[in-house]
Amino acid sequence: MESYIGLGSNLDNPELQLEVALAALRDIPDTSLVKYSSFYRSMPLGPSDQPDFINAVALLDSGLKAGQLLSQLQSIENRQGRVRNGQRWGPRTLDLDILLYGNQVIDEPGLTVPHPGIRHRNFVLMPLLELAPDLEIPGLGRVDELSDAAGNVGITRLDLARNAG
Ligand code: A4P
Ligand code: MG
Repeated sequence: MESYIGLGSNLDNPELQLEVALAALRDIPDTSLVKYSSFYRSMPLGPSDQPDFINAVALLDSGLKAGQLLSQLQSIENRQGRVRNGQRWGPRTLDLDILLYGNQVIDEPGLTVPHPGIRHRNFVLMPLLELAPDLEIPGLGRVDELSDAAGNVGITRLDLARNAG
């Protein structure tokens, strides 16, 4: 199944955290890393007294069930020093979210897919736009239209930022 994964970090060298996470995604059993987006710097959603985030999106092709994939992602988070302190939307070394799992709609106690934050998060929609502008998100609409609606406030693509030098 094709699955889009959101990556985010705002602690302990966030760009390196994402690089290490991408390498770990390649190593998930029965799964391949098909492609991934540029990295983006984004203002924190939630408490503003925390560093900016680095965000990206990866496309996996996996033979795992969604719940099994989530377990793999959580073990990668844990290996990269993720400490859950209970603060909602607080700082973290690594957050891996299942944004989409094929076109499945999943509503279970530990797993909601499509991820409920997608619609209002340009730091998810802009990298997703790079990978799959035509993609239809169940219940929400096309990625390009959603991204237009979400706008580009507070977010910069890192390679462009460097070129602008
Ligand atoms: N869970 C349910 N559905 C999913 C899914 N589709 N993918 C459950 C992954 N996990 C899912 O997540 C809490 C529980 O969500 C998990 O146990 C899992 O069973 P968590 O990672 O432990 O906690 P969290 O990430 O702190 O909570 P939450 O609500 O997922 O936070 P968000 O919404 O991910 O927000 N600002 C910027 N600019 N960029 C960011 O990346 N991220 C956050 C975190 C806040 N502000 C941000 C960013
Ligand atoms: Mg999460």
